[in-house]
Amino acid sequence: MITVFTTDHLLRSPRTELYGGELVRPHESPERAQIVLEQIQSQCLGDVIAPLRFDAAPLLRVHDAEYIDFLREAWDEWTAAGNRGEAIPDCWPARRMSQRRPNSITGKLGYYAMAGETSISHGTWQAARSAADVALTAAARIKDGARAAFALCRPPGHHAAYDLYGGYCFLNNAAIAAQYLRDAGAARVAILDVDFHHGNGTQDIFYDRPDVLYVSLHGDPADAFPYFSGYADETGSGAGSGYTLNLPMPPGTEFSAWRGALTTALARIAEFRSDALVVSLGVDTFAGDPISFFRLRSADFSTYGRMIAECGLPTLFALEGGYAVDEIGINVVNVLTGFEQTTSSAS
Ligand code: Q9C
Ligand code: ZN
Repeated sequence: MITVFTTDHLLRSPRTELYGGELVRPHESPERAQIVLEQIQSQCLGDVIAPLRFDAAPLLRVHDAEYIDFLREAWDEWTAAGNRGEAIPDCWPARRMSQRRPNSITGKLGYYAMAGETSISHGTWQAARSAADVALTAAARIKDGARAAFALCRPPGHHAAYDLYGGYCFLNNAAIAAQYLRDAGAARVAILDVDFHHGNGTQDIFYDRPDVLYVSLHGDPADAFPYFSGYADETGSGAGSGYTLNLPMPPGTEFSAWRGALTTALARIAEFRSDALVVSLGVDTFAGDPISFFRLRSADFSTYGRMIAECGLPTLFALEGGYAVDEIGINVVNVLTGFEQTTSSAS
């Protein structure tokens, strides 16, 4: 399987994450991508290629133009206003408040942030833009007939909505890739989100559409970030009714239960009869993950990689979360090699 990767991800290197009432060293760190890359190379998964450069058009297919402008300018506006730390919001348009966009950069941060942990820093936009290029380049390979491709994206994407950032995400790499595949002629695209957290951003982007199915396995939002999205009764709206499937699970969930949910997810995807599959591949379901509460072991990632392969669909994997840095490479590559070792009867 081909991997798309660029060292541009190093431009996303904030010093701070708001966590437990402190500013800590970010969980979503540059080492994550480097360790995944090393494991791909040591296990000889396949070629590693640099992304092509895409223009803004594919970003604007799933994101708001003013939001993109905000992301591009936010760091310069923040420093020009005389702020000395990294850019963090401190006021949000909460219940019964105005939803108008302010002029103040601090106001704009609150307007566009769905969470407060994610600092904007120098280089954040450039890295996010390149991560979208990574996903688009992988999507172009799928369009050209590849069975699978791995987009080694950093920063991740699935919490980024039409006009919201947060949860370490700025541009929704998986959604951008899925829309690209639609625009390239796929009539239906399924997105399977196996990150520990609910992909509120991906759900938001496709919520009212029947052409992109969103299926997610995640920690119950009653107990887990993003807290305000991912309940089982969120099933889509309007023409998109029935095209979102959320499978929340409680603290302590083991692979025996998780794989049952994956079987349910894959049955819905098979019924949908899509032309391609995009997997939001977060490995923060791992038992040793420092911010999550599922109990998967490293060998389980191989098992579920095989299960995904049995769909027989052209499959794009996009990296999302996973914060047990020592095991992130093994866990990601186990999914990809499990997938590759399986020849589907349908393909
Ligand atoms: N106490 C991704 O995995 N903070 N984002 C959680 C838990 C935010 C995760 C705090 C976690 C964001 C892509
Ligand atoms: Zn996650």
